[in-house]
Amino acid sequence: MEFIYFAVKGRGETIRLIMADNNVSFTETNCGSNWTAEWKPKMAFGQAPCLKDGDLTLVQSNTIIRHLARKLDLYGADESEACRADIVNDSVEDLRSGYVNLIYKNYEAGKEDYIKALPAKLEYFENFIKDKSPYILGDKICFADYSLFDVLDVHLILAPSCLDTFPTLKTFYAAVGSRPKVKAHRESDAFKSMPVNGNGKQ
Ligand SMILES: N[C@@H](CCC(=O)N[C@@H](CS)C(=O)NCC(=O)O)C(=O)O
Repeated sequence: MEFIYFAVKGRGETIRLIMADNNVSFTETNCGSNWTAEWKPKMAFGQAPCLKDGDLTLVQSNTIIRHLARKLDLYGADESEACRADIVNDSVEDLRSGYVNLIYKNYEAGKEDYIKALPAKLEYFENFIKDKSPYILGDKICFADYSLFDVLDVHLILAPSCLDTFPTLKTFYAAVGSRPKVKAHRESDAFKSMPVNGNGKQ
């Protein structure tokens, strides 16, 4: 597979995490150097990330995530589990949209209020996932575990104590983070040197 994205964590990191933890062999192409003239016109909706998998050229991060989930058996065992994973993933998308808006449009003026409003948002995740452990569906990891882990990861950078009042989320974050291949990925130089976002704010 070929993964095409900017040299930032951003909307690419959940995809990288899924591939790293599930032995997907892929090359990564940085589309940042000549984005506007070369790459943007090639993207179906003018944006990255993009994943090429055989005959498929996919854009939209959540489409890519779900494609990988179907391919790698990360979409739960039945309809009920698939829906539970979808609910978490779509809720992660809502949280991420607010975060992206803060980072790119309102960082200085909005940071304090954003952090104040964060516990009310995280509480939904805490309550939703607390009847199963260590992962969203129980023993077997699913695609939404990686999405939730990544969005918690960026929020822990923004607000380091944000999980302190959420024991389930804290345990969940530790469980995903301690998976050997997730850990190895996060200890790599590539991960450590990659900025969280494209504008240097985090
Ligand atoms: N809904 C899209 C959003 C993609 C997106 O916002 N991509 C940004 C980088 S994270 C981008 O391509 N920015 C450059 C541009 O819009 O020209 C997804 O989830 O993939």
